[in-house]
Amino acid sequence: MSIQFERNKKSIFEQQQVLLKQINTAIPSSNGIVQRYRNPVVTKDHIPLDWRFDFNPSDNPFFMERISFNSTMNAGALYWQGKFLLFVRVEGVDRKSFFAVAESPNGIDSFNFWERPLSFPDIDPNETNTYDMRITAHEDGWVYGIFCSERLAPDALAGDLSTAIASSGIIRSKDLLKWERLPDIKSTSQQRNVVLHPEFVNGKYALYTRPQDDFIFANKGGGIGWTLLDDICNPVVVAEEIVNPRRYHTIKEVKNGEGPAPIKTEKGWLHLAHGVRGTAAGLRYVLYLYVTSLDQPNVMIAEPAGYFMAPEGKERVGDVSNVLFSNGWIVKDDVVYIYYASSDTRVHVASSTVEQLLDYCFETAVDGLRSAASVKKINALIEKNKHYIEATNSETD
Ligand code: M1P
Repeated sequence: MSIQFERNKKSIFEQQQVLLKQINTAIPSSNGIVQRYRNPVVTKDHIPLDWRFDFNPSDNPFFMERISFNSTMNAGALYWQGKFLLFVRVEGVDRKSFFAVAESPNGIDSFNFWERPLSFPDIDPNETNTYDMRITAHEDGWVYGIFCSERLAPDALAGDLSTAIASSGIIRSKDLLKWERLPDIKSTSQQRNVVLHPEFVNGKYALYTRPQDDFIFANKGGGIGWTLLDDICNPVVVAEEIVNPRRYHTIKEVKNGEGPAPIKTEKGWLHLAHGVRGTAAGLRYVLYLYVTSLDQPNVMIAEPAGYFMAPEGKERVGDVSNVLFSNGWIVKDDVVYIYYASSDTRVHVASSTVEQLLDYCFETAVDGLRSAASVKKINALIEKNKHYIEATNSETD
């Protein structure tokens, strides 16, 4: 056995142990809405060593990585049997993404990957890439995962090796170990960011959709859509309406997409989504919240102006810079753990409470859609504050 093999193995193992045992701490919130944490919760360095290295000294005398990974990002989430689970999108250096579950006892650190990546039936040899799984524990007793299933466009011109089409695949399980694959969702448009609503609506399965007539741009797709399915085992989008529209000169002008399945609260369904606008430096992805009616989850009842989380500091840089994306959150003891990826590179957590997020949604002014409306809004707040600030000043005199 070579000295180098032993030396490298020891050093790489020790580095990973330090990472896996790292304790995460909260950063004081600067806006009172959410709290970020110092360290990302899952990075490519968390990936088990036996997925990456050949441990046979004769085959790998330098103990070099044989299978390498590019990033861990966009993770679905589920609280399951006392553990916080993330269904992480893992992307290899070969650009192929797949899913792997990482679990933690507390939701903010100590995430360890399960022994092997998630496996489910491979139903189409043309399905090239799978990513961004939304997990829904449905009232029918199954846990569903809906993800993007991507392939080269069948009508791509000769020599065009990059025009892709997005559709959505569905898997389901009762124990998270054995997964059944259902047929892909049939739709007249391309579909990504499709999310299953956790309850039946009028006795039917309900989906949040994202119609798009291009692989990147939503174009005529007007925003986050909604459809009811007669049969989850034969999922066909027949009629689609827009629940949360895109708008000119907003954070979701170019496109938007539902994040995780919404959270049921006493005031309505709380939704997390991403909004995308164009800038001179490319697309900018931010996170926003909105609420829909309890009785009619397709009817919006609150939507604060703008975003509540945007890329900050180190989050701004990565494989695809200036991106925050979230497709997983967990509520436990009224705390909301929001799992978000920064710049398509690593997964973070932020926390808040259901009460705070609802207060934010209902008490923050809506987007006035014009600069003049923004100034009016600020002046109204200054006026309102006058009385309280004068009172505070006289108390301190
Ligand atoms: O690169 C940013 C994101 O781009 C796409 O977002 P959307 O689904 O809104 O088009 C996806 O490829 C997503 O995975 C990625 O994080």
